[in-house]
Amino acid sequence: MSRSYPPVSVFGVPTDIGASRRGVSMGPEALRVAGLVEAIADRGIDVRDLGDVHGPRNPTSPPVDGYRHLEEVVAWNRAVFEMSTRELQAGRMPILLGGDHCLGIGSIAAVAAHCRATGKKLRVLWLDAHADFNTREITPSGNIHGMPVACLCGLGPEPLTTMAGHVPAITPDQVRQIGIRSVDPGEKKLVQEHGLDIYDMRYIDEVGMRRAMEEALEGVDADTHLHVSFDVDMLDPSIAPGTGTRVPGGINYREAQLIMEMVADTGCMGSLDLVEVNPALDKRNATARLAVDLVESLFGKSTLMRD
Ligand code: NNH
Ligand code: MN
Ligand code: MN
Ligand code: MN
Repeated sequence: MSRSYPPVSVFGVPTDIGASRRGVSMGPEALRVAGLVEAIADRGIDVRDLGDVHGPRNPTSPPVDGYRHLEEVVAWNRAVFEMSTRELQAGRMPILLGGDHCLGIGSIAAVAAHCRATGKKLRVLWLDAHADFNTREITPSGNIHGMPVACLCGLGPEPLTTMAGHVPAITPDQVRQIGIRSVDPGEKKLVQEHGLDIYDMRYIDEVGMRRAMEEALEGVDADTHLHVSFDVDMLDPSIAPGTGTRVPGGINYREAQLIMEMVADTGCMGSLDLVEVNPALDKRNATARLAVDLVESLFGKSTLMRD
């Protein structure tokens, strides 16, 4: 199986602005130290590291009207939106190294605008322990990294819902969530109302990862831009301790590999977020190294040597 990939642009977004636990701002360097760029280059892919985008410092203030650090979150996401848009327009695949998951707003807004301009269909694969569908009324924390999917679907503060230039940036039917096992009470009601397609741990346990992924990827074809938003807390904390909101009972190593291999088999991945790697909580960069291992599989390196 030989596949060709578009050229890749990696950029870091060193902030923990959407979380309450500090440290994911060190994620981009941890991923680089773990060899992310070299691993992609070793797959024979044209890859550039564009360095980091910049934004405001973390003021570590409490939530105001249900949002923590809204102004700063907007600034960081605007920077992400611009960088992602520029790379997509240049025909390159943006890979965002977070940073926390609030950055998925800017990144996916850029992809949504790009798909609208080019007539491509968009599918978002949201790999996470959490649904990230909170709003200011129901959030237990005020942390905006718990809200990106809701913002993209049009529920949230104006500067975050309008970033793509059309509201909503995406609709729930474009999203498939895998690995979910922590949904807050109000959030649970909201995801049900909006009909979000969630492959939670129980479903994965019952039908297996292969079938869950076949269903999640159903309808993805040559006209589809597949965006993968990978929150490393999807993984079981025993293999990925370096993240701020660990939830037991997560995706194991083989299941994670299968997810990535099945994405690679589509040949449709057009953009990727790698978020929530927290080196301050990690054990000898194990989580970043695992993320790099999984990215190799996303780019077609099969552990069974089929490549
Ligand atoms: N649901 C919780 C909240 O909204 C936790 C969100 N944390 C995440 N999401 N890491 O992926 O505060
Ligand atoms: Mn394109
Ligand atoms: Mn998340
Ligand atoms: Mn999460």
